Amino acid sequence: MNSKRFDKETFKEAVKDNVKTLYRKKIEEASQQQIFQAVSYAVKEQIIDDWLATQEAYYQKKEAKMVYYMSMEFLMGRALGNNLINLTAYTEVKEALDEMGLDLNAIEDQEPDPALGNGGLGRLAACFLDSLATLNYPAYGCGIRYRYGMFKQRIKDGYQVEAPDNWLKEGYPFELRRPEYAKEVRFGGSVRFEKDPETGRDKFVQEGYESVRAVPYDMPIVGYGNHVVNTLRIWDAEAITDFQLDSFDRGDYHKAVEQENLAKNIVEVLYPNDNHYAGKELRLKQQYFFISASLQALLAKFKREHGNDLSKLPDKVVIQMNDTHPTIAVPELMHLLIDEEYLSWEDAWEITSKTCAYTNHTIMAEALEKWPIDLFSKLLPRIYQIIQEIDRRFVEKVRAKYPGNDEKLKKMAILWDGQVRMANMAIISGFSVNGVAQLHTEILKNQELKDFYEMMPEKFNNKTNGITQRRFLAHGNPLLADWITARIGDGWITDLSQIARLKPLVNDEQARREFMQIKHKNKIRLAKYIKEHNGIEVDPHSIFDVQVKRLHEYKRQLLNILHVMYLYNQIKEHPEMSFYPRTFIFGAKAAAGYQRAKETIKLINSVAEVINNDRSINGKIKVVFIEDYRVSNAEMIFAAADVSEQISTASKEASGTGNMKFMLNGAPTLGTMDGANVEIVEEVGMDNAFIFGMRSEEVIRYENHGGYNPIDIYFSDWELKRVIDQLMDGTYAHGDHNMYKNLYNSLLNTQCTPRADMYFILKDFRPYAEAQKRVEEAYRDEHRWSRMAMMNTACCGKFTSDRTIEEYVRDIWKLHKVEVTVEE
Ligand code: 26Q
Repeated sequence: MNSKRFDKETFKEAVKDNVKTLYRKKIEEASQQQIFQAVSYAVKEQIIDDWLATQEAYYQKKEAKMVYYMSMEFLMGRALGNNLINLTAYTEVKEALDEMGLDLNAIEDQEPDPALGNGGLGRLAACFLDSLATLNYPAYGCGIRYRYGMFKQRIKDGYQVEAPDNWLKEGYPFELRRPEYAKEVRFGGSVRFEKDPETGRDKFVQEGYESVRAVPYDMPIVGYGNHVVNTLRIWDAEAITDFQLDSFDRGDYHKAVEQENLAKNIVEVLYPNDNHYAGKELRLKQQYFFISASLQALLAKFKREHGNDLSKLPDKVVIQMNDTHPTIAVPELMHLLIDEEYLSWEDAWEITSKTCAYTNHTIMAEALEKWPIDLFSKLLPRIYQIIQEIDRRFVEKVRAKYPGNDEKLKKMAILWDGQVRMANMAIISGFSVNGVAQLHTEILKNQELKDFYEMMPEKFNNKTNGITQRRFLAHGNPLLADWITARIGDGWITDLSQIARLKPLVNDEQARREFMQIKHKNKIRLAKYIKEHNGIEVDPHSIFDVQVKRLHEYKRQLLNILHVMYLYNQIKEHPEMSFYPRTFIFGAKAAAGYQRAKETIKLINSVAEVINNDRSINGKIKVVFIEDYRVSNAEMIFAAADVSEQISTASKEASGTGNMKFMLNGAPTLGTMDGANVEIVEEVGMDNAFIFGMRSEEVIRYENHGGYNPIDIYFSDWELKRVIDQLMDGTYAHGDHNMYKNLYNSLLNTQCTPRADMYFILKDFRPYAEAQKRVEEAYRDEHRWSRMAMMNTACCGKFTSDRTIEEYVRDIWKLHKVEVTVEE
């Protein structure tokens, strides 16, 4: 730790002073929340110097190119602990607080979990920011300061109930309001062209619009031990004119109210849909709002630093679009360059298409963003015109290349069937299109985006996802982190490839024992959490079998719980059967309007209730549904897991990142050959994972040619049939026969569109049950299991987001590292 700047005594004084000036209290009188605030401000003071130094270093190094990571979601998780880790000050601060009679863990628990994201895509953005700062790369994250983030999940009577996440209630100490950089964003109205009287140029004018003031809040992103502090800039919306009397006088009362409401609504709440598009106007407003503000700020900064020659933009700036949600950046940049900077279409296009790059995170059809043209053109008339022109020019090109082939247009045009297809726009306009795991990228190239790939193969590339070991090992699993450091040094914190040095230790009995003892301690920590939150006693000696992720049919939590029901039937029928005790742990939020997902949560909780209270099975199975799964409890869950459930229908999970967090923490994967599981197995070896089920080619073959009928399986496997029938016979519904009707129908009812059992749960059931048997067998063999667990940790080097970021830099962004030096 930087000795002088983080002097213990100075830090203690700072905390005391903060309690005094913020609350007019002595430490002993302050609440835990007030102490959290005081400690956070003391930490922020330390960060600010590095923040200034970093921005100064970027400014001095004018050749420094900057990446703008545009994302509707940043699932940051708590900042205090993470900042301390990256400042390499965690231990000292913990000690300092100890000396004051304060407990850092309890203080960390006071921080709300900033949850400005849904799941994988949002958390990936947060990991990327951590890696960019740690690797000394100039970067901005740009997003929205939602007033309410991802909802809080409560379980009442087994059902999910959503509660608002008022994360700003107590004030958030790690943000900085920057009103001096506010920008205006306009919606609606109409477009008129006129001749500029001075230049004689055709000029576009937007009239009769509504507008809001976008005000940025900056959050520091601390790199690990390198004095770099980058910025996450999230935009708040305010009414342009405050509710003034004169506008009332002018008869603009309604307009004033409207603008106030528009501003309030835009940033009110994060849409809690994961992998599902809903064509809501407000969502489009959110997208345009933060993109327009971010691009205006970006251009202003560029001109301040590099002057007015915008042709240099692609040398200094690259815009990475996190899925299609921010792809309105393409026409907005065109608009700003043409209408505000007076560039020609050709020059603006040259710049835009060299600056923007797009990442695809899904092949799920229901996740593709397609906006109805009438909605779109009313809200964003000028942007729509620009899209029309981009489309017109592209269609011309396609016609020239494939004369008379309308199939090509049907697949590739931006405007089709009364809709604006955002993915197509991003692919056509950007210089890079990447998938997020090898398999996913291959499916994009050969299946989903085949026509695009054939026309412009040079744009396509793969960037397998990664995760930050700073949060998910150093912070989340301190026991294992310290043990690894004691064994191989602390180089792994910034160079995860070094973790491979653990490999020889899998043959060292002492090392294996220590590794498993740490796992056991982490299981005790989780068991305590479960006791406190669920009132359920779980045995830390049982196998902790964990599936935590968003609830979605393709992720197949239903397959998991059906298998639990099947095991329970077996144990009831054959009490003498040998069975290794298991704790099945679930955690998942369902999108608020997603009925089948919500029914699955209810089913899991009902199965838990029945099984956990059945004394006749001697606690052989426990089922736990962890309420409000989020970043902060995730860290503890990964650390305690024995088995990592990654059981999506092959081809559906673009990558997965939870799989990597389990692996890092020594939990073997029980999974399908999907997403990054494929690469995990490549690294750790088939012997150290439990792979089962259909391969992606088989799934895609059925999808393209039909021929799957779940009924055949249902009637040929009586044990599976019994389990499915139990959905309808009231076993898990206090006699209610209708509670799980929708789930039952989703599996068997041939009326279902486009077919029953869309996600091949019946087809994969037996292979899954067999894989589960292999898990049990392996776990019984302590020697073998400890080797497997350790091998998973030792082989996870590839899955750091540091590696992912270096690949983005090398192939797409072309950034240069900037050193930041600070006087100590
Ligand atoms: C779109 C339109 C309107 C409202 C909401 C949305 C929306 C929001 C979130 C659509 C999709 C998402 C989130 C997608 C997501 O998290 N995808 C995951 O991305 C991870 C990181 O690449 C992958 O590891 C996962 O496989 C992928 O499912």
